[in-house]
Amino acid sequence: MAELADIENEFIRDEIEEFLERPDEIARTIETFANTAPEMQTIAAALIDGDNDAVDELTKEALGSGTEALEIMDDGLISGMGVVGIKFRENFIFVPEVLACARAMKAGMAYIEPILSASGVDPIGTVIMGTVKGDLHDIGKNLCIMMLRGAGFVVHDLGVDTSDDEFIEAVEEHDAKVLGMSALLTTTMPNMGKTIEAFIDEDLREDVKIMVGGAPVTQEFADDMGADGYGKDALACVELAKKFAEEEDEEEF
Ligand code: B12
Repeated sequence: MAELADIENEFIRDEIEEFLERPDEIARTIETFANTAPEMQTIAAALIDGDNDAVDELTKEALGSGTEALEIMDDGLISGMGVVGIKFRENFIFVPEVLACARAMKAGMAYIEPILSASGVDPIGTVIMGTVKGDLHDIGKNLCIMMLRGAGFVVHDLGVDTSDDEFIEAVEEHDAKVLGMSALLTTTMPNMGKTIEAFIDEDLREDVKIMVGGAPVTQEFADDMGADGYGKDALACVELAKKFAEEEDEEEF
């Protein structure tokens, strides 16, 4: 098991000591950072610090020195955001600080996006993605979209605060066989179920596979509301979409 001293970055070590209280979160966070490259720890530290310019510069440098985009996304950006989430939950930081961290995340993603979205393969299907009604969180959804595009999907991004009607119209307009919904708030999660109901009411439920995700969403919740799949991260999102696209191909023959 990793120890705090195994983390090279002093800022990260201090953050863990000062702000993390739950033993399981401390252990998990130490394990995460102890196993990441020092350059990724520096990116995570800059993100936790809400330093947009530093994340911009460091991401560019890391890519320039040959680090994989996926490594920067997982070990630098997403790991950093994990600490931000805990500090936010425990009221050590508030919305303005989290917004600064989100901006820093986007500064890094701006370099990563063209790489992860660049797909050399023929389009393998169309996916509609959106964050549900009442919910303005879009970082995770955007990561999923990048990875889906990189895997060869055409993705129509409906943005945040998406109504049932907007989901339905987009699926019909683009004849999409896969729909992905994201929710980050326990209060907006039920809106996923409401959207699924709306597809049933319009007699369109059989036409589209629906996948759901977002930090508070679980497999159990997805099953209860009648989704076709749940993905815990962007990789799982791509795997689900691929599975649905393959099933669709099989049905056509
Ligand atoms: C950044 C952030 C914000 C930013 C959002 C900026 C933006 N452009 O997105 C701002 C500051 C605006 C914000 C606002 C609020 N937030 Co906020 N926010 C966060 C924070 C810290 C990080 C979220 C994030 O980006 N994570 C990183 C991404 C990469 O992870 P992710 O979203 O989970 O996505 C991954 C997977 O879930 C999955 N995935 C995501 N979507 C999908 C979809 C599909 C189909 C699939 C398969 C997979 C998938 O793949 C992604 C990549 O791996 C979380 C803390 C947390 N632990 O989640 C709180 C958090 C979600 N926020 C919270 C709250 C309370 C709020 C506010 C209500 C605060 C307030 N008082 O105003 C508002 C709500 C605004 C609104 N109406 O939506 C709470 C929610 C608590 C709850 N139980 O519901 C959290 C959990 C913080 C906390 N612990 O208290 N927030």
